[in-house]
Amino acid sequence: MASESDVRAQLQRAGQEHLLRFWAELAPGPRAALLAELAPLEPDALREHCRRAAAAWARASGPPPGLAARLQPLPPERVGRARLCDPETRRRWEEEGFRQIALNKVAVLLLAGGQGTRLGVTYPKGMYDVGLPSQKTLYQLQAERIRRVEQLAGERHGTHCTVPWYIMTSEFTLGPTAKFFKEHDFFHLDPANVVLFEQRMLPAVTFEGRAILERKDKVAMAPDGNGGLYCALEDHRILQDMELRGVEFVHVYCVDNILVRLADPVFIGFCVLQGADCGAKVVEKAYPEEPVGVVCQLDGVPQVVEYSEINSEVAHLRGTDGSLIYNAGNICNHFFTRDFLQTITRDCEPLLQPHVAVKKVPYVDEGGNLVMPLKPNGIKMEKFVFDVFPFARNFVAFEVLREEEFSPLKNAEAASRDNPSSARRALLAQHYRWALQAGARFLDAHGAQLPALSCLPPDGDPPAICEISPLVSYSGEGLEMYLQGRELQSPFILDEEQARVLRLLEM
Ligand code: UD2
Repeated sequence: MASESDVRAQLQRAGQEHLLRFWAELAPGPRAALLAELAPLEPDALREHCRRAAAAWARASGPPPGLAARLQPLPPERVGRARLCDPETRRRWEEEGFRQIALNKVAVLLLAGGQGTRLGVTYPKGMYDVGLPSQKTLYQLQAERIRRVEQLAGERHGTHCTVPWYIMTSEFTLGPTAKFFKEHDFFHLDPANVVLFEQRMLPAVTFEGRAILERKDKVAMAPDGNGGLYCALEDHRILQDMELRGVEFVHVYCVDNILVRLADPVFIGFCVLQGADCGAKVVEKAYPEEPVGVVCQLDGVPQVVEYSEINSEVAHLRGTDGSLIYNAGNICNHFFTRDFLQTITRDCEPLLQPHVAVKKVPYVDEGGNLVMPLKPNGIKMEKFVFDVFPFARNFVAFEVLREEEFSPLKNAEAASRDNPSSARRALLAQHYRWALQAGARFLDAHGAQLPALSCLPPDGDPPAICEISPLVSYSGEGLEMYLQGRELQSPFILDEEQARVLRLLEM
C-alpha cells in the first residue's frame, strides 16, 4: 500500500495537497481509508481533471452559441417507426431479432451506476418496488423479461439460448446490487450469465478547481457518468467476455424505465437488417421541456442534445403541422454492435467531451465542520453514453410508442411526473390493454363491463388492476390461450401458476 509521503507527493504534483489537510487528526483506520482512496488517483490525470472541470464550468453558461442554426431533425430515412410500419415489415424485424437471440448473439447491458438522487433512495434504483400487486422490483421485472425473451427465441428456433446480462454499477451500487441478486437467487438466471462490473469515480471539484473533501477522511467522489461505460468496458475486459460468448449485438438501457423491453427482438432485428452499428430508440416527446435528450443531427452528424443543454427556444420550435420539430425523445435504449464498441474503447473514448453538472456537494470547511451547501458549490464531470453516436458509420433511430415502452421512474412521489405512481400506472394500464386485446372482459362487483382505456382520460388509473408476469408474456403475445372470452374481476394477477390453472381449465 502507498505511504503517506508517496500520496502527499502525488497530490503536490496534482496541486491538490489540501486533501490531506486533516491528516494529523485522523485515527489509523480513517488514515488507511483515505490513502486507499487517494493512491489510485494518478497525479497528472487528477490535475488535468480539476483544471478541465473549472475551465468547463467557466465556459458553460448555457447551450453553445449558435446551436439552433447547427441542428436539424434526423432525416426520415434514418428513422424506423414501429407504429407506422406494416405488420409484415414488423414481423420481419422481429423474426430477425429472435434469430440473432437464438444464435446467442445478443446481450443486454444495464447502466446502473447512477445514485438515484432525484428518487431520494439510498439503495440502487433497480431495487425499487413501485407498488405492483406482485411487489416485483425493477430488477426482477428485467430479469423475468430476459428469461421470457430467451424462451420465446428458443421455442421459435428449437434451441436453448442465453442473453447475458451485463450490469454496470458504481462504487455506490455494486455492493448492494450484488447482495440483492444473491439474496434473490439471481431471479433464476444462471449467475454465470449475469456480469456485474464497476465504472470509475471522479472527484467533485470546486469552481476554483480544487477537489472537495466530503469528510476529513473522504474525497467527494461521483461516478463518471453513464458514458463511463466505455472506460469500464475496457477496465473489466467486458468486450473480451462478449467475444468469448459470441455476442455481436448489445442492447444498452437505463435502469428506471419500468416498461423497458430487454433485447427487444423488433429493435434488434430492425437495427441488424439496416446494417446499423449504432441505434437509439426514441419516443415522441410529451412536452417541450420533457427531461429527455433529443436525437437529431448537429452539423449533419447524428447526435443527442441532452435536455440540460438544449435551449428552450429550440425545444419549443414547431413545424407547420404544430408538432415539435425536435420531437425524437431519447429513452436511453441503445443498440451497438460489439465491433462498434471495440472501435470506441480502442480509438474514440479519449475524444469524448465530459459534460459539466453543477451540484450541491456537502463538504468539510477549514475548521473540519460538515457543511450542507444551500446553493451549488461543486462541479461533477460526466460523460454521456450517447456521445459516441457521431462516430457511427450507420446510425439509425427507432421510434416506439410511449405507452408501450417508456415510463421512467425518476422522481419521488411528491413530483407530478415520472414517479412511482406513474410508473406503476403505466405498467398496469399496459397489462389491462393486453388483456382486453386478448379477448378478456373485466366486470365490476355488480357484473357490469368495465370500459377500455381509450374511453378514459389519459394518465388515469386503469379501471381494473391487471398484472401479467413477464414470464407469461413479454410484449402482450400469447395471452389469448388464457384470456380469450374470459370474464375477469379486479385484481387479476396472471403469473405462471395462474396461467397453468387457466390452461387446465381449457382442456
Ligand atoms: C437519461 C438520458 C436522457 C433521457 C433520459 C430518459 C443520458 C445521459 N441521458 O437522462 O437523454 O434518455 O435518461 O429517461 O443518458 N448512470 C450510470 N452511471 C452514472 C450516471 C448514470 O450508470 O454515472 C445510469 C443510471 O443509473 C441510469 C442511466 O444511467 O440507469 C440514466 O441516468 P439518469 O437517470 O441520471 O439520466 P437522466 O434521466 O438524466
